[in-house]
Amino acid sequence: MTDLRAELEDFLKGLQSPNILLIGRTGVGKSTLINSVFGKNIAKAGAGLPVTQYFQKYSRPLEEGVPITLYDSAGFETDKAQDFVKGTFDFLNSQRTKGKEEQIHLAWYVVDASSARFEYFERDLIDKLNSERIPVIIVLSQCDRASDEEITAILRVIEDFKFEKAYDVIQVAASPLIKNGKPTCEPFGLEELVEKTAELLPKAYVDAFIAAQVVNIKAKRLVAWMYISSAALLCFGAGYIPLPFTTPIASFISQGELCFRLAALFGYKDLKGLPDILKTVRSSKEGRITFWATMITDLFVGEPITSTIAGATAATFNCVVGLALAATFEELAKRELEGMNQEEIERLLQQIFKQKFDKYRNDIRIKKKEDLENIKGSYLEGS
Ligand SMILES: Nc1nc2c(ncn2[C@@H]2O[C@H](COP(=O)(O)OP(=O)(O)OP(=O)(O)O)[C@@H](O)[C@H]2O)c(=O)[nH]1
Ligand SMILES: [Mg+2]
Repeated sequence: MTDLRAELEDFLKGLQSPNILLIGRTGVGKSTLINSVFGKNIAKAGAGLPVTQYFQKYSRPLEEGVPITLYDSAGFETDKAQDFVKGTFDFLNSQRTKGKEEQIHLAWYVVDASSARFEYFERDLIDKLNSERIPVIIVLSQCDRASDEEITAILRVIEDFKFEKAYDVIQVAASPLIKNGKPTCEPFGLEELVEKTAELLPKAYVDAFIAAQVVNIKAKRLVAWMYISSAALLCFGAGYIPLPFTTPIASFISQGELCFRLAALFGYKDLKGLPDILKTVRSSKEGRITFWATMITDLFVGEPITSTIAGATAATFNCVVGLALAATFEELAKRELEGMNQEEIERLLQQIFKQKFDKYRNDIRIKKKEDLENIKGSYLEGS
């Protein structure tokens, strides 16, 4: 138990967490955007830590899950624009002197779609961020309340500024207008914003970013698949070949690590039931002997057991466990968003895992590395 806790702590500490800067005028929707993308009201009113006159810091600490840091600019007004620009670059410089972990890794420049306001100094600010190697995404906010004409107009204004490079402009409605107690449309653009951000962030920070956001499940699946397939591929690697009836499963790959990576990716860190799941997988008869025996008979009827067969069986096992875990956490995350509380989630954990495990155990057979490609396709496209 303590080993597993330590494994999780190590994993989370090893994740490099991104620092994202948000800039935009007062009221464009920066705080709303933060809360929509990262959930759980990170940017609670008044909860940010002022770091300078212009920037507030919102961090999710390690105790609460995958760490992420957002710097939200106090909205600026045009009459103070030059002070704000100076304040921004002073801030960037001071972060830089604090070392790699404190630097800003990417910026969202938020513009209200219906405002028709975008000025020269904003262009210069964006180009300057870019020249300091900070990727910038222009977020056109509150698009649900802007007319098509307004959106076209602001896009044209932005285009006419002839930036040094063509920045990505993403149309977003983070929290659509409510009429008669109902939202006038579904939120949109957030998944795309996440995808673009993951594309532009330095690679080392992508895992933590994808884990921290809650709006793009496909992106989470893609990262989940990277973890699962690498655990499966390991089984084919020379020198890493388990002999099924002699080697305990837990010794050739850390299922603990796979489990915690996947849990953190879908937003879980402190589920008390996690070690139990792993114990089930590691020690039950189902999880071991029966599993191996069925797989081997299914996959390689009548062939003598060789290291290739052992590798393929182990790969199948890792894939089944990994996919069952990922599907379980995804399902729980969905239920949590729908309002389920932590206690109920704990209660459902074992039950859902068992269902998913049985399903994948019947479906998945890997004889060779190439089989992973088909599994990837159906996992990523599955509903
Ligand atoms: N219709 C609509 N309203 C939104 C959207 N996003 C934010 N708002 C509303 O716009 C107002 C301002 O949003 P905030 O998120 O507080 O804006 P901010 O940029 O953080 O503002 P400052 O912190 O003052 O700079 C709030 O009333 C939000 O409910 C959106 O996508 N659609
Ligand atoms: Mg705000």
